[in-house]
Amino acid sequence: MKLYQFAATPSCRKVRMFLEEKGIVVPTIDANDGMALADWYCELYPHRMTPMLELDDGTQLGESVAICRYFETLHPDPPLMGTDAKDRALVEMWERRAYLEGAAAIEEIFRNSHPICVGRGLQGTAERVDQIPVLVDRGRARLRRFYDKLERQLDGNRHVVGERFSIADITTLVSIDFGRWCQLDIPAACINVQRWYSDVAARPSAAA
Ligand SMILES: N[C@@H](CCC(=O)N[C@@H](CS)C(=O)NCC(=O)O)C(=O)O
Repeated sequence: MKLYQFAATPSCRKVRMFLEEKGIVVPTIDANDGMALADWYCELYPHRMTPMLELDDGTQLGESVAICRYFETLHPDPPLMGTDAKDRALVEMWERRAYLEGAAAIEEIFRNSHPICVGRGLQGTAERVDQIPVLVDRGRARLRRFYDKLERQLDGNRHVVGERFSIADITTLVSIDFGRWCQLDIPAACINVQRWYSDVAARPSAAA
């Protein structure tokens, strides 16, 4: 089994952090050549995205959460994707919110404004996709709404879903750090998010 990654990116860090929390070691291969995916990788995996887990039988698993689900099923302890029907649903709900409302908003800002994304307005495409500058303000407003929602959720909750650390915390952390890398800091008014961030960023797995 091999994990192909573009190490600096949030989805790849999500999988590494998940594996670290579980104590699972998987050989990793860097799929990028500088700031873009390597040509050999795009030929191997025409979906042109990382992470991708290649199993020993040749099956290619894409999508960071699907990869995490694979390991959660094989190695259920410690549970990182919920423990019963309600908890699993809540973890998935908040993981999806962190990705679709947090990471995707930051991606929208980054892809449509950063010079290295000129002609690469969307990830996973072979053809040129132009930047659309008006999406930057929309992304900023979307990110503000996500932070407001997260601030309310963390009021009285140690972790994103109650007491137990889960993949919802992992996706939230990697999304926020991606935002910080793009100079999009946690808003000063979000004191619950800041308290949560200091706690979760100090976990050894956060260095993965
Ligand atoms: N929904 C996918 C997103 C994967 C994704 O966006 N991968 C980015 C890095 S975070 C990528 O490989 N980008 C390559 C490119 O844009 O060329 C997942 O969670 O795995």
